[in-house]
Amino acid sequence: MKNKEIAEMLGEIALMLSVDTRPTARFEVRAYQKAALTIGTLQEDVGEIFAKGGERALMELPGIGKGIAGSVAEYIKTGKMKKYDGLKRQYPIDFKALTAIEGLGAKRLIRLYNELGIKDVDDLSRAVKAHKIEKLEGFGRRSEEQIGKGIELAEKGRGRILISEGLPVAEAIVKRIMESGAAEMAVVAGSARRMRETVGDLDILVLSSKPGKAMDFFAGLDEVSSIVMKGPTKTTAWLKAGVTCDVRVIAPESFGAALQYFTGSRDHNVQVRTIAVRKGYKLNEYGLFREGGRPVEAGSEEEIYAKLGMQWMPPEMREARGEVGLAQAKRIPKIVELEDIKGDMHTHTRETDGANTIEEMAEEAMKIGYRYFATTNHTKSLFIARGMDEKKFTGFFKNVDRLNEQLDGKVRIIKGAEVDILKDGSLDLDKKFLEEMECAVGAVHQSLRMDRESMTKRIVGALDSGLIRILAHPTGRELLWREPYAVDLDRVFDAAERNNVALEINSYPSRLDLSDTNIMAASKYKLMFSLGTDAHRTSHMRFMRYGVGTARRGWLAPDRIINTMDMARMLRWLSR
Ligand code: DGT
Ligand code: CA
Ligand code: CA
Repeated sequence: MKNKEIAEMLGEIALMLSVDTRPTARFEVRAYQKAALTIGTLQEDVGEIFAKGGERALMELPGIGKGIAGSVAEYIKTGKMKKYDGLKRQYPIDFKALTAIEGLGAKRLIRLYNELGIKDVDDLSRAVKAHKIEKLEGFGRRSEEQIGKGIELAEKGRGRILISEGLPVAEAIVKRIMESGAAEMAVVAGSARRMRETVGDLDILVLSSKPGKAMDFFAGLDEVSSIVMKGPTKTTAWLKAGVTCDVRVIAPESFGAALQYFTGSRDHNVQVRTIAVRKGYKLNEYGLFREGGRPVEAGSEEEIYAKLGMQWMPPEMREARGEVGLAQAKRIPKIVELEDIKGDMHTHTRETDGANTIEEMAEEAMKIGYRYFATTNHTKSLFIARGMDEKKFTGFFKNVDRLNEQLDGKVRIIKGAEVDILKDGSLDLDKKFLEEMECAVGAVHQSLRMDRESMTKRIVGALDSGLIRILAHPTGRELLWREPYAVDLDRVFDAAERNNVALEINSYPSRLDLSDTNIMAASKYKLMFSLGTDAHRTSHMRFMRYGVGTARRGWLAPDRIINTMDMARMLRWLSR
């Protein structure tokens, strides 16, 4: 399947065309962006569509005209795309790696190439160290510092990918292995099972009476790009997803011990092993043993923990943050599950920067089985997202009212907005308008580099206005890309408690904000949390599992989350 590859090439063409000054270039850029989106999110294989219906079938896809269909067809047939190759000769820049650094868009990258010959991250890093960038017009000292920090952040996360990029691939591999007949059982272990926000590699355990066959089957999968190491019971392979994957075949009597061991975390395992030793056992990936080596019957994780006098606990809790003591005291708390979530509190539509209509979002919500969801489009100050003013919201809400009537309670759309918290802490919509709105979600999007005191005052000011019900992505971090802004979270939590404002656990995979540790810190306060996906298209509503995973890593109980309430209680909570 070449969809991803082709989508990336089309996206790159759009980037390179964006510096073109011809008046028609603007339209071309849009066309390529649209085509990249279409092909990148396509379920079917674009190669197959072409094989079946030729260029004509390609042109039936949304946003794909004759020219682009021709280029795509050319690439499928010949493995080359003239338009791409031509532009790439002009700009031999590693856009993928470089645009991953904050503050660097196509225009700036092309200037850096034209003026300093910067083609990749190494070149860029050298230029920062030699202070060549601060001298460029329009860049300056702060820009150069910011780029330096961006490089550092990218290095730190090097090799790690978002959980949303890793877990679905691991699950797909597990499913294929199970269906192959080469294994009786396959499961995901490691950080992906613990729902860490990023994963360094994927770990899969397999139960099979035909290990060789299982290894061959894995090695031949479509998700695999190359083999690092292949043995009789362990194979390590690079995946197209950009990480390696360890697949281990485990003997049946060791399965519970292996699952416990390879789920980790390392620190959790160290603590558990210490307890085992104290009780006169030895615990490793092969099993639980008495002193002298006699194996103890313990085929599952539950049995292993039980033999050690501990309660089983969800993998998300296994980070050596006190869960081992709780398990010994049999006081592992009940934590939220995906099934507890009755609605999504943060979504966008086509009226601003979303891709779908409110009708399509409602349909998706019903498919998921939600009772309600909040529509929370951006407000006017956020130009890049085409934020709306009061008048536009009024018109949009009229439409929502009509739709709610039609839906007749099958799913209830809650009328809200993601209101920008401006620099001085004031809000981006009229007070009266906000007072009448069902669900005002406050959010900081611009002027992120304020000093700590000013940022804290800004957010606390917004909370103290009494006009917002939820604070979106409270720290502003973006994984592998941008650090949280400087802010005194204790004062923010305190103000949220005082004003009965829920803190969001933004479930968009590159945010996951609040993070697990911040959730733990915030839950010491008497305040509520809210889970929202920040969906900009229908498929994003499925990101809820990552927010729930993060909440579980923060040990959060369902009754601390507003959107586990049924609709009547929820609406009452919103109206306070
Ligand atoms: P990652 O891959 O960096 O996202 O994180 P993990 O937790 O998946 O780490 P990984 O893949 O190196 O190993 C998977 C699990 O196997 C890990 O969570 C615990 C266990 N493990 C691996 N190596 C060791 C070790 O040397 N000592 C202990 N105690 N456990 C280990
Ligand atoms: Ca791993
Ligand atoms: Ca591993």
